[in-house]
Amino acid sequence: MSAGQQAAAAEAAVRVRALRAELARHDHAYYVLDAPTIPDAEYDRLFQELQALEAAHPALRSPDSPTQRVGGKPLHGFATVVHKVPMLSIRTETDTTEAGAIAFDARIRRELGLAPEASEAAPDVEYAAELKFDGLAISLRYEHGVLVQAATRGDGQRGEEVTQNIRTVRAIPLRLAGEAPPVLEVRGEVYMRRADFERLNARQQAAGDKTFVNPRNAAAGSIRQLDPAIAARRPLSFFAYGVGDAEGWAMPPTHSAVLEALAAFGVPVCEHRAVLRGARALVAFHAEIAEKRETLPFDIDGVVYKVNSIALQRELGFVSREPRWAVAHKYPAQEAVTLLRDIEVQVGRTGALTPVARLEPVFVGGVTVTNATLHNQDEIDRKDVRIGDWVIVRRAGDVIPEVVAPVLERRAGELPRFDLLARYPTCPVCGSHVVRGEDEAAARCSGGLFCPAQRKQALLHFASRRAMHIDGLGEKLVDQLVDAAIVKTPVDIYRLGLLALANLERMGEKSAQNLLAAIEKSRHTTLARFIFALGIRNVGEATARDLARHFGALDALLEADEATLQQVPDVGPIVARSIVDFLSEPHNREVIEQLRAAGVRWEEGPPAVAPAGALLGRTLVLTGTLPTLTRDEAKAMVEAAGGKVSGSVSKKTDYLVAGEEAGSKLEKAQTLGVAILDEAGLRALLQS
Ligand code: 5U1
Repeated sequence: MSAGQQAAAAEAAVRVRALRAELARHDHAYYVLDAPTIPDAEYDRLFQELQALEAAHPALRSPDSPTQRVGGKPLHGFATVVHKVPMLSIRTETDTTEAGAIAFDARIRRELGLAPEASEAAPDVEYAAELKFDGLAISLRYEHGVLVQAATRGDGQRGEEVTQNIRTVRAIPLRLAGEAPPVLEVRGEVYMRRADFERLNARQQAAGDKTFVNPRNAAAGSIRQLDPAIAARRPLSFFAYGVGDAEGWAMPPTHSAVLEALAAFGVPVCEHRAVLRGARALVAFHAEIAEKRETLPFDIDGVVYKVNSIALQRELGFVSREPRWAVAHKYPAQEAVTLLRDIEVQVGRTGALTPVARLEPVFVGGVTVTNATLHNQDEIDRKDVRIGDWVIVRRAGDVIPEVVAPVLERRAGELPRFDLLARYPTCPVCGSHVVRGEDEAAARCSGGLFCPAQRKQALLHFASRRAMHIDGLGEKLVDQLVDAAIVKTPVDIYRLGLLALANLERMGEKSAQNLLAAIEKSRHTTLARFIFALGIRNVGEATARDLARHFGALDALLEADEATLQQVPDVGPIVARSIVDFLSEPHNREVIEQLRAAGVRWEEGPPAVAPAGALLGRTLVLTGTLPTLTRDEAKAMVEAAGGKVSGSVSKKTDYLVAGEEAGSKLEKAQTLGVAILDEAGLRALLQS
């Protein structure tokens, strides 16, 4: 090497060290402190500079470089690591009440030879309290500050070597900060934040890959992944909670000080920890974390209490593989496995059918659960849940219990897939037919005016100001009328008498009279209001007005099929389908007839457009400048012939009428194979 090359290499070495230290600082700020220090683009620039220097000077490559986080080839299997200091497990206090903490303190006092009650002579024992993370236990071995090996717990004596995958966890430093001892093994938990888990599952689903049941499985599965490139794409995090082997390190005198020291080395340590004295303080910590549990960004299954003094820990020692000086005080499990006996449906206020799992009773989240939601058919398909499966049920906090996934290994033979529409062609509450729109997740009962499940909602809507405008018929009154079975469908409103009303709670004679007057007044309405009042899905006020104007009379609307309905401006296939679904339900028609018979009336007129002509049921798109017709004239001619003019070309377009300077619509029509006409072609079509 020439003197010049030597100088360049020395300069590169200095720069490489500086870049690694800087990138490690930014990683720590971003992944551990949650406080990014530089923009992503700047980070990328530094990273690329380091990559370029390492490529130019291979002698400078090193396993603790941030560039090595995603290196490495897929493995065929994991090597075995013998733990120099066994990786112990922790004793579990399953009594999830405060008695668990009290029992632990009492045991420690007894084993330390202290009187049961604290006194000046035998004061309260000092404990370090932490969270019990729901992840995968890992041991990280640092030699002279550099991460050289990472291993799973395995049986406590031997684990699997997962160094390649652990390197991809950005929160784990590849080199310890400050003066590191010759050997230091950091023990802790790799876990996945809930938000990262949700994003990962959404990504897996979009890519057609398998989704994970919970963050713990996702974390464990990612670390046990043989291809480090895949592990690198998994958003993992890490918290340290102790040390294993250590050489040349002056062990701090307390567990809390050990954690402080690890944090100073740049190792992530969870901030939710405390040093406490006595059983009462442990109970309070358990309760305080229980309150916070749902708001933490990651799952925990309990808290951990440890005797804080390392000297006392040594005195207390171990029983088999568990130290006597520590305990995990659990919270009620949020997940449990049970048998899915059946799937039934619940009909909501808007008519949506929600599939509900009927379960073999199971204790989960602190209560006995017998039902859990399955959301909708798509969710059932995605999770592949079938009646007869053993399923994982989750109940977190006050959230409604849900079926997370089937335990496929326990599926007994072939079970049929669940098909909601096949099982419930009619509403289990009212017998009306069940429909599911093309773009809708939920199947619905179509008996909106009749179905008891939808009664209150339907009546409130019917009476609302923009519909029939019955002043005084609000939520409380509807509740009373429905609960007392006085009103079942809107027609019962017009049969109300003074006596029935005056007997209701908080209803004086005057208010009853006012209400009856408002009901009377509402009998004379407009067709648009009446159509809107029916509460047809996807038919808002504006559509109801369009329908009234277009058909002029209710009977014309009642007779219209989907194609005819689509002649109405702004009525597309989804709205047309909703109207047909609603009107083909005999229960709804009956209520409409009863309303007319009860004297609900409106002025009727002729239809706005005669629904006949050469273009009936056809959709046309106009584009470019036609030789003689303006856009409005062409539109009026199309509509007069029963056709509909749409603004955009789709597979459903029948004709594109193109004039001069037709642009992208013409191209799209050509691509889709839509028939293309000029003005003369349009005129010929109208004559046909
Ligand atoms: N926070 C924490 N979790 N955890 C798990 N500390 C802790 N300590 C453990 C385990 C298995 O074991 C030691 C007590 C050996």
